[in-house]
Amino acid sequence: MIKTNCAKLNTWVKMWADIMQPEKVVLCDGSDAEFTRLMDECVAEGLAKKLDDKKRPNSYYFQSDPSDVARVEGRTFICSRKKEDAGPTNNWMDPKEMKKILIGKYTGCMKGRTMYVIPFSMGPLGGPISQLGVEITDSAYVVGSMKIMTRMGAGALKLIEEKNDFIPCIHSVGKPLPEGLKDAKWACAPIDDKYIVQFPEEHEIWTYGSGYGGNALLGKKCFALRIASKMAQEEGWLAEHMLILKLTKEATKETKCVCAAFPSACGKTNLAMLIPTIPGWKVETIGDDIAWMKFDEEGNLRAINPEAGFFGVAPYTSAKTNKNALDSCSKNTIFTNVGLTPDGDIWWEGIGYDCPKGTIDWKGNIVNDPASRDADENPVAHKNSRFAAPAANCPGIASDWESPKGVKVDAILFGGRRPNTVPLVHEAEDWAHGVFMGSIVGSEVTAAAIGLKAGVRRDPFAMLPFCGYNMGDYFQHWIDMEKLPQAKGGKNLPKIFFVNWFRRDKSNKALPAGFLWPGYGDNSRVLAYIFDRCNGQGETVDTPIGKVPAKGAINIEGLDSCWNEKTMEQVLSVNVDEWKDEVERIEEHYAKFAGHLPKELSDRLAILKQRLGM
Ligand code: GTP
Ligand code: SPV
Ligand code: MN
Repeated sequence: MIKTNCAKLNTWVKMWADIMQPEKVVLCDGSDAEFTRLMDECVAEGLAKKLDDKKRPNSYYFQSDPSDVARVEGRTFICSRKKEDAGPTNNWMDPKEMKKILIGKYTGCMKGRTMYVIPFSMGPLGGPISQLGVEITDSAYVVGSMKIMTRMGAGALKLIEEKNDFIPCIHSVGKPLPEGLKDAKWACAPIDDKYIVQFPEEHEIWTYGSGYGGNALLGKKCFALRIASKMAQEEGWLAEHMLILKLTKEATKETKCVCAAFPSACGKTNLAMLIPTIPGWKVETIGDDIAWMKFDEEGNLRAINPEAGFFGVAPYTSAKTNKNALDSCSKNTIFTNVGLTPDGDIWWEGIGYDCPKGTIDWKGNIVNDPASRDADENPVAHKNSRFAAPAANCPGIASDWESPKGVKVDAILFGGRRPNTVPLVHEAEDWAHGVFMGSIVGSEVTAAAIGLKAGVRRDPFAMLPFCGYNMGDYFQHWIDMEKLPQAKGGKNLPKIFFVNWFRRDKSNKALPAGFLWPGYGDNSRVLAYIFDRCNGQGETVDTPIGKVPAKGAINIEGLDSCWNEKTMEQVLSVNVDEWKDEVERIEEHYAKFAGHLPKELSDRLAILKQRLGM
């Protein structure tokens, strides 16, 4: 058994070891040597491959079970005492009932395996916005990934010992290993036997049966979003599915920090690491997925990135679309479900060069004729294949990305994949209008979760799968931020914008994939406009939905000729008929929240309807 100077930790580990009955218990120290040792053990057992050490030093390759490739929203539960407190958008079960089921599952679940105890900090060690947790897991892959994604090991343990407290996070792949049997390449439980469970009132996480991403790296979505959003509601701060970037106007050296919430696989990592295509601007990365925001003593809203690494979507990451992401994966990286080339490197669709013959696809099959492969139907890399890379590897990481007090937030962006209706950028008229924008975010669904119906779904604040309590109460919490004394009636709050890089005109064959906007590095053009707006500059036009840029306010100099004045007009247009339809969708969406919908939001919807002549 482990022996630390934290009595709560010792007792807790002993209790779970008695239930789960592992062969041994190991306390992780978070060292580089531990990482390499555990990953090399996986290689020796046939669970992983080490990549060519010259091409990708200290990097490893895993293939998951085909049933375990993404988050499982249908198996994710918020177990508050009252069903109403989980709200209409979360799966709920009574906490006592859920615990009974899970104790049954957990009993003996680690037989033949090692129980790893992982102390970790979300956010810089000891920072005023940071939080401490301990994950227990039977997966070495999870230990390696947590080493990359969090501040894990001895430093976090010391703080946990001082505090005698931590957020308990319990994980098992749900597959005991009978004596004498060889382990499966990727151990997990069948889909209906996976459980991703949050107890928001107790601030506890219990998960079972999946080894993948947000289901298993519990510091990420389970803690930093579902549990932290509840803590934030209790304590008056924000835990959000947002990237954080720092934008510098080189001529004046003036900087602004922007947080942006887009649903899963809708471009956060790309925007966070953007390399501007317009001269005179610089973007630096603070975080690519999660932001924790709190007012400081001077009344500034400050954000930290609670993570220490990027768990990024691999396909279509290339030197052209996101060089900083690609460079982040150059060493000390774990790749999952991408292709493995014959020379011991990785490959995925859209990496920027052809698939080498003899590459092994994510399912383990050899690709003999790469040219004949259908990238959409039968990709070499799974569409939700990912890299876990240390943030410190990123050439564009901001020098203050680990500042414990965080960076001052100047603007907040909401967005999603909308093939129509939503213009490239529009601006909120005030805070409540901005909260309205967040509450109506919708997006075409992506491969980041298993089993979702195709089409546009509402994903308010990009938090649909991540809000740890009633989403209506979460809207109210956002509204109430303006009422905090530090907000000074909204004067100290960031400006809010809505963006859409994904508007299309399929009839225009000149446009790549029909996109009315080039996206990626060219999103710097929109960021520059937002920067100006934060300084009260940049010309706007009022529309029923908010302020859009006036003609010429966004710099399009140097764009390919398929993107021009005419497509700009299209991508910025506000079509009243489309918005009338949108309003109907919003009404259906809002109806779900019944008495939990803030009055400020129904008022805002009424204003929109009136402006549209409805
Ligand atoms: P999660 O890690 O799941 O939260 O995703 P994310 O929001 O960080 O998304 P990411 O940046 O990984 O992008 C997902 C996909 O969207 C990738 O395939 C990108 O190539 C694509 N994408 C990102 N930005 C743009 C853009 O500006 N335009 C277009 N057309 N595609 C984009
Ligand atoms: C997302 O789905 O938003 C992710 C990937 O960032 S996961 O960590 O699996 O949640
Ligand atoms: Mn995400």
